[in-house]
Amino acid sequence: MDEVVISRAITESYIKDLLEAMELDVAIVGAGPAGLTAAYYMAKGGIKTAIFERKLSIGGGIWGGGMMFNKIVVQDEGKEILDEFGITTTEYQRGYYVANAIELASTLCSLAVKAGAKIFNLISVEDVVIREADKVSGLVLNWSSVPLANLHVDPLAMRSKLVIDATGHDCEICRLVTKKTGGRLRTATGNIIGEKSMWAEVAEREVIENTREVYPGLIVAGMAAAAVFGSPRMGPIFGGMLLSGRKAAKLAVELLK
Ligand code: 48F
Repeated sequence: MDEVVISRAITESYIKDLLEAMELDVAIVGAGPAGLTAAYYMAKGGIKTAIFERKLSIGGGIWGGGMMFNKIVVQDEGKEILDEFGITTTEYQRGYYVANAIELASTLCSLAVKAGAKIFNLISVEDVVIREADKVSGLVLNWSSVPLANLHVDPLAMRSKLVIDATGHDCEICRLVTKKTGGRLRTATGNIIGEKSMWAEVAEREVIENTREVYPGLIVAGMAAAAVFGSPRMGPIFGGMLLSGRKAAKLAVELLK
């Protein structure tokens, strides 16, 4: 085996994928449950999509389950999606199903990749491109190691017809857009309203309602949708995240038409 052939194989293959991802139908930021689910449904439907994930590992908040007990809970609607994905659930009591967080994270990742979505880990989105009559039309990317090492390195950009903010509690992309546009999100105030305290039932319902196009070209999904529109948090019940990801994918398909 030749080390240089191995190195060339990795470099060429990666650069090919990255060049392909410079022009996308939908760019997703964040590979948590919402982003991965959105990626799976879109890729399955033939949409050219990729996820940019800051961390080394994908899965966001799935792995830790609730307080590091690596189990998650879903309700009836969430169970339907887990059944579709072939993920084992156990009924705890009527309407509450338990699943293994590790199985959820690994299966979601595998499904998204096998459906054709590309996942780029270790890349952080540090800004958006706003063009074409005030529409989000791309992302500004940098290696996650750059801010970690406090290096001054300019980023690169990619173009995308739509962007999905699936960055979780911090709703980083919406935060950037509200800052850069002077508070013109489609929320009651034009700004990020902020996540409320835990209330699982309301949170699970509202996170789906709040999965919307929050600025032209920008859809918000998952916990980011709760934070942007001021819904409560829900804790380790994950049905809302999966349903929100699926709704974001559906919305993207409609907007792309
Ligand atoms: O936090 P995360 O899992 O978001 P989610 O899909 O799911 C939320 C649940 O995990 C849980 C919950 C629901 O029961 O309360 O918290 O809404 O995944 C978000 C991912 O986005 C990445 C981050 O590393 C994480 O893996 N991320 C955040 N900001 C950026 C980013 C960024 N600027 N660039 C790239 N990735």
